[in-house]
Amino acid sequence: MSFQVTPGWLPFHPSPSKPRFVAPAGAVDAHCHVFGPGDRFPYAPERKYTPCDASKEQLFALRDHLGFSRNVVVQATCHGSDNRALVDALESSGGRARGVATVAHDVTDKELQALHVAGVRGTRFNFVKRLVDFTPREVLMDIASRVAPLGWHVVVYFEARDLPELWDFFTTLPTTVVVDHMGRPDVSQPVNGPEFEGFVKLMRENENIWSKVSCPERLSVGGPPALDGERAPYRDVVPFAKRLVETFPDRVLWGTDWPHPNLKDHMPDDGLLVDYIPSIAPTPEAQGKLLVDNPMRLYWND
Ligand code: 0GY
Repeated sequence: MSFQVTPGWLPFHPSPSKPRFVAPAGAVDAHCHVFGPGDRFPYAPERKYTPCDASKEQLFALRDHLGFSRNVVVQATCHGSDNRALVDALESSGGRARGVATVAHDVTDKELQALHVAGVRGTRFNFVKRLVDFTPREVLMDIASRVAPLGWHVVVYFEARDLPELWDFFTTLPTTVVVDHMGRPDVSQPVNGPEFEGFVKLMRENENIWSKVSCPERLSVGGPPALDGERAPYRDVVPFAKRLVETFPDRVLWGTDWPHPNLKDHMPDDGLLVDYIPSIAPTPEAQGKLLVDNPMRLYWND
């Protein structure tokens, strides 16, 4: 089946630069996707966008180019709850990729078990309104209570303005909860302003809640510029990510978000994204936790 890519869709960077930052041995890119290829793994009928294909081979080549060792492949909404492309990537990775799936309410125990054997260790609940239709909270809670005994966590994706309404749901989930992209803060507001304080409070009061300090390219208002060739991009996002890395060093993860769905203005150079890491995690100790210890504890603990 061939698919028409959403008009205006930006393809991923064709030749990312080599990062200057050398990631510690065993580093994990803990948030990335595979898309299709659509003729083999069709996109979901209920999708809100059609991406360009982004294959497992391209993902693994990027991993090597960036000096990383492992990937956590996260199911994106364009594949709905059809996890075949994700599972195919995990099974082709030689044990170097684990996954976060999206499962429907009618998923069987046998299907959950098969996903687990393939390397899935979490399920994703998406609350971003431009990406998904509404699913009742009871349905999600039921799914969470079925995956928790497998040792899986729940990944949640939402916009900062929706946190107050989602708070009670998140704080009653029966397993570890990982928030995508710091809950998408408005980085034009102060890092100690009410919005981000709310997110820090969520993590402070709930020790089972983690955050990905990823996606500066999505959150930045100032944009990507490498100032005069300096490889320290997305300056306006740094204080937010740095604060979480400092405050919760054992509950943060980092990922490229390759192939960067739904970016409208610019497509990041993935090498430059890696060079963002030392600005948010300046010490070798913080880098080791962010890139190795934390993701290994969550995804390769068996
Ligand atoms: C991301 C971000 C986005 C999309 C998805 O599942 C998805 O479709 O995650 C987005 O558009 O913000 O996490 O890569």
